[in-house]
Amino acid sequence: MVTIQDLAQAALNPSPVGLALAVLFALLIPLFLHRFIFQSSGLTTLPSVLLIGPSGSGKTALLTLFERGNHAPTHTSQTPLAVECSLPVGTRAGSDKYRSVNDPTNQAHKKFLLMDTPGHGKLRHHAIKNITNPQNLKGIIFLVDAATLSAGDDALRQTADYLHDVLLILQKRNVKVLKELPVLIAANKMDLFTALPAALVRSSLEAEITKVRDSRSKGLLDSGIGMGDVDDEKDDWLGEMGSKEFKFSQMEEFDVSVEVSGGNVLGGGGASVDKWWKWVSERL
Ligand SMILES: Nc1nc2c(ncn2[C@@H]2O[C@H](COP(=O)(O)OP(=O)(O)OP(=O)(O)O)[C@@H](O)[C@H]2O)c(=O)[nH]1
Ligand SMILES: [Mg+2]
Repeated sequence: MVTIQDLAQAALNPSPVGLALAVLFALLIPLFLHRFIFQSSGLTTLPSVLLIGPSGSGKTALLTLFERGNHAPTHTSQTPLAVECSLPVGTRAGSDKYRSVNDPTNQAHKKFLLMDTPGHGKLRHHAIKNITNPQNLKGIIFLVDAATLSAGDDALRQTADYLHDVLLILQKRNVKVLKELPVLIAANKMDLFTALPAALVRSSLEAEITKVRDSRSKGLLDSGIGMGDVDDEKDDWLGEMGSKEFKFSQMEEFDVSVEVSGGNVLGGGGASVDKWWKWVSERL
């Protein structure tokens, strides 16, 4: 009969087999943990930033600038494009802000995936797919052409239309998959003298989205879809229910923070995109 004492003795006696097994376990357990816990958590996919906005706003130009540090001619995009970028020297990722300045990991520039999408009305499903089915998405840059946003301009209406739809998708998103989500409205082409300053870009877009929102809910009522079904109407109303004017701050209730800042990818004085870099680095 094998007693507990025998077992304990066998286990504690120095034996080559026991030793080999112990060494094997000691080596395999970290590998096992890494493979199954770390990789399945999705931490290995690079953090990504999505570029969206109407056609001609400069998304592909910005992507080239972020990737290579200089400008190259662009054509209207027909397919989405993802490139790996690194934060430039002197910027620190938001997740590294508590590291010591002497930490060697600071030297390695944080990498991220920048995704360009076509802005043409018929190709926007690419952008929408990336929002509704995100892979480690850290933020969305909505690029607008600040030189075409004067009141009454057709481009203002189209830009507001697109932005309204994107924000509505974010408002209705599955919060479990995509928690809080920052949106940067990057007012591009500030080098042009017709460009509106960032504060005016903000207020013009807010005013135009108010109109879009009104006409959409009116359209719903007219078509009878929303009739008597308050829930439906509520679902498709962007921002604060019952508010007269739309403000970007209303999106905070849905964990979507909206910031507007100006810059330019091209221009006589060179590119000016420091604020956008800073925004990206704080989100990584
Ligand atoms: N003046 C000026 N022109 C710019 C700036 N950024 C981009 N452009 C020009 O705007 C045009 C459109 O830029 P793209 O990057 O191709 O635009 P896009 O947003 O990718 O457009 P789609 O691919 O059609 O969605 C190009 O001719 C660029 O040279 C800028 O900061 N200033
Ligand atoms: Mg493009």
